[in-house]
Amino acid sequence: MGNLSAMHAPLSTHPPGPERHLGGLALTLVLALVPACADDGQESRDDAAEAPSLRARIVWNADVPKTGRSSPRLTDLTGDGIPDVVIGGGQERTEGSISVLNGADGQLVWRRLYYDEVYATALLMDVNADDVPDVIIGRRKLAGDLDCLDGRNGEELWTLSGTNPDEHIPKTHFNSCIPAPDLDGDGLPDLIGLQSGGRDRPDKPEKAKRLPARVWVLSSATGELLHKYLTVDRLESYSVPALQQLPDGSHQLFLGTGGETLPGHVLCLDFPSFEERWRFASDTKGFVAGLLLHDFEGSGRNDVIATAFDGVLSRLHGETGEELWRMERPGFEVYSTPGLGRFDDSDDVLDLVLTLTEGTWPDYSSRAIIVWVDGATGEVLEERDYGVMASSSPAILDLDGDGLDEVVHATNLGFSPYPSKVQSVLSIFDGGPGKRELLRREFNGWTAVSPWIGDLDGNRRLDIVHAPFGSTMRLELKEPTRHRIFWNGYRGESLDGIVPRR
Ligand SMILES: [Ca+2]
Ligand SMILES: [Ca+2]
Ligand SMILES: [Ca+2]
Ligand SMILES: [Ca+2]
Repeated sequence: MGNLSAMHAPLSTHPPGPERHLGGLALTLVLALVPACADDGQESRDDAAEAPSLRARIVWNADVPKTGRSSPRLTDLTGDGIPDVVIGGGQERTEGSISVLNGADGQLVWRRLYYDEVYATALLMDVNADDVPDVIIGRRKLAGDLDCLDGRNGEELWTLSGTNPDEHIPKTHFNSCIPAPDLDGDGLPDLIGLQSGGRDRPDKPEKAKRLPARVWVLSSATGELLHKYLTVDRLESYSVPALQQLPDGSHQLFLGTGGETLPGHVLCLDFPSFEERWRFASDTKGFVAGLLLHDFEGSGRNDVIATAFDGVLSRLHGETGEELWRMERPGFEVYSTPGLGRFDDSDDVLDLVLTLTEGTWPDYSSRAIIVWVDGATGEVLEERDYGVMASSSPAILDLDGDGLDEVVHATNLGFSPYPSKVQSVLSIFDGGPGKRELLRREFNGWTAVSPWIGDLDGNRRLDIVHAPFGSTMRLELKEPTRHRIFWNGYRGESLDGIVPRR
């Protein structure tokens, strides 16, 4: 990131996860750039069977400062019926912004500037009854606050600190917010914001303890604090939580705690009382990527999909926390949330796809892999090498109507403190045996962004909104497809972490 002053910050104050920041990297990093082999027709004969068969054109490509961690979120803010792009960007302790780009042509609709990075992904919700979704987004460390901006023009509707002037709000990171049920009875869903990082004695780091994560439950209309919770295990949390409603109407919140160097738990809590139901402990490193819930067998019970940072993917029984299976890759680390889809046709239980990076932070120089895993058993269905450092989460669709799901994913061909110097790749992998790479586009700029997929203009040609470092772009497949979209971007459409049955 070129911000070497950040190098001395404690490791766990850098929020990990899909929006992971590169700020505190050691200079000893090995930069490994793999030679490009894009869809330029230059493949060797052996690679011919692998030649990408899909082509995409870039519809627009907008300069947006220092994007690459906040994932694009789309909704129509301009009223022309075409969803627009909301995306954060910036550099730690230096600058930050939230930008809205017109989905039709990439023109800037509005931008709000900050003095620290915006790495979270926006929550979009109309809070002032003008039928235009508004933008709720947390900010990094120095700015340490949660803002609600008018979707029409970016003007501030409320901030956590402004509405609650008597609350102590540490100057630490806010991750992406999720919606909550209407708790204050005004008819609008409310929201959950999670804040973590920092120490209790920033003036005396040698004596300081890490602060436990805080969960802020806020009225979406005003930002008024409804509930506040400190993690029961007193650990940090950088994982985006998941929330479910049980058949009796009550709710449960699932939190992942711990960090890249410290172990943690998956906590199942009654919501909003925060009474603990069960906990599941990691081995050596915490739960950094977001949690997902899914009813695998159609029994009415959602299980938890959790990825521990030390290369472990687990399916946990939703009522007890018992580990039903695990897929382990020692020597790998996991930044990304998995995707769920139909990746083999042996049963009706959805499977998983996950990227893992070989090495130990901050030394990622060998390879990343993408692994398809049987949702019923945890067995690996297929696996392939996928760049050098993978931090994005996938989007899932059936592009060709064969009942097996394609995966839209991004990875990086290197790793460096300078994200502009790294190349990244956007891919579509086939759902069928062999998991061929159907589309491959390389870009300048590191990315942890999860691509958004959808048909923006209804011409049956799939659009992909993606953001390598420093830009935000819309690509469109050149051929029409009969696609069905199941998971359209970072944490899907509803943001509650629940992957619906189909
Ligand atoms: Ca509004
Ligand atoms: Ca409400
Ligand atoms: Ca397919
Ligand atoms: Ca289109």
